[in-house]
Amino acid sequence: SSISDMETVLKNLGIHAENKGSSTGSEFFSNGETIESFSPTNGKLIEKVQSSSLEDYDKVLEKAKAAFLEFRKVPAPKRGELVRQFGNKLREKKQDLGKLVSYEMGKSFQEGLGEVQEMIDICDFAVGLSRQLHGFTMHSERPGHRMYEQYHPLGIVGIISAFNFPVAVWSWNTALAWICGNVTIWKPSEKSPLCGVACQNIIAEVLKENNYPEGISNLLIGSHEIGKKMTSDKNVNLVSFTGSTKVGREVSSTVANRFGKSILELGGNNAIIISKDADLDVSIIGAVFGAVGTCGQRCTSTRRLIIHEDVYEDFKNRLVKAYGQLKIGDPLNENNHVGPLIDQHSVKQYLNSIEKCKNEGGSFIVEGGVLEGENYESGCYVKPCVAEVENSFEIVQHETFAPILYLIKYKTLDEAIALQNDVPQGLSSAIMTNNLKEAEAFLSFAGSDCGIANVNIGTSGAEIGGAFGGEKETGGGRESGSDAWKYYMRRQTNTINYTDNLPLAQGIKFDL
Ligand code: UN1
Repeated sequence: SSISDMETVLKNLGIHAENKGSSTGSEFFSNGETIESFSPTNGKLIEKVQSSSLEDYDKVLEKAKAAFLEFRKVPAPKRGELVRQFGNKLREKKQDLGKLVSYEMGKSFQEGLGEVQEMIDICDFAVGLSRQLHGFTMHSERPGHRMYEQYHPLGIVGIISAFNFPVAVWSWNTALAWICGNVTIWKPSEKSPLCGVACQNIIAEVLKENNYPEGISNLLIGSHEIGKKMTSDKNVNLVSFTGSTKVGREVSSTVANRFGKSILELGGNNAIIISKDADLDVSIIGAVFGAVGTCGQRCTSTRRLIIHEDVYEDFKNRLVKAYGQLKIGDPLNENNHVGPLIDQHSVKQYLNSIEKCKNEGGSFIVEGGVLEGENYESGCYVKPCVAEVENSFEIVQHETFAPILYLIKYKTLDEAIALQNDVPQGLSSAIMTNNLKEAEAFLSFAGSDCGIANVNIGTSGAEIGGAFGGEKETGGGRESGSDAWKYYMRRQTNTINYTDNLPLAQGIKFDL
């Protein structure tokens, strides 16, 4: 696609040289440093944006606090109406926003559109949910008493998101947070600030059209420092953090220390078990898409294939063949399968991991490397690669955000499940098998220990309808579908006595 196309996209999304990174609705203040956003697709400057200073944080917080006092009074289905309109606005902007995601982050245009589709889907989900924020009722042990529970708005929800899903993760959190009656403060990744500005512009328009207070949705573009301030601020009732396990550990302890709530979506080390009873045609597509899609930069990307010895050689050959057909290049060109990594730092990590793997004894059946020359000027394009390894290698135990796929051989299903679970992370997992017994064993209490466990599909591409998140070092949080909304509310149990007496619980006698 040509640059003039991108100029129109930026214009349609309200992105220009004067963009400021702290905003509440239509009001902007930014006194921080200027961040320049470069596209990993061609290394060119897209636009710059002025980031938020620590003083800007205080102003945004005040706006958010004031907005919450208003917004919590709005009936939940009316809050749903706001989210419905937001979803419609996203439908209008889908092409533009999808394209910006692709250009700023480097994922394929298809995946950029897919991300916006996920935003639309979670809006639809949240609209329905806005009439279903149900609590239970229960029978009191005391005569003439009634018991029930309610869910109340929590307050301010802070969202710290990563570059790899620069728009969708925000909306998974905001769509639920808003119908639950909360206001949000978002710190997007410094690597994808323009996606942040674009989303804020879209919701600001909807808020304005509805005469809602500014400050229901707030943006803060800034560094680690801003994130730290937000995590340690007792005014921020819930912090939803997506990112590395290392930073997640800091966030978790800081928030826990002030008894705040957190949702942690940290690293994954996702495996697919390829059984001898697998459909190998289906398995190849699942494995290759999982490993190279988004250039291996999803939390749910497939990092490991655990393959039965009887089909190992066959599957290995098919993989080599499939990798040979991959087209690497400009993600906005729909003929390409694999785009660039996010930046040079990421390329370094990719190269380091390959070297570590070789040093530990890994043998590459598809070699990696950085692409150079015409169309690869950004220096961020790398070759997806495949290595035969031991699961116990230090590098295999570690998540590298790049398209490096590890192959491990197994004999028995028990062994395969043990290998799959034998990593510190616990996000997504899958088994490819047409054998019912194997599938059920994999899904049983003795099977996968991950938050997501699939049969005959890959590890990535979770639908928004399910709760998304993982165990162990993945952090334990759940967001998106199912009953993840409960994290965004404050729970209250109510007991009402409608008699003239005061019978005490547990039959305790207390006479005066
Ligand atoms: C992430 O990588 O942060 O399952 C989330 C998937 C997406 C979500 C990925 N729906 O691949």
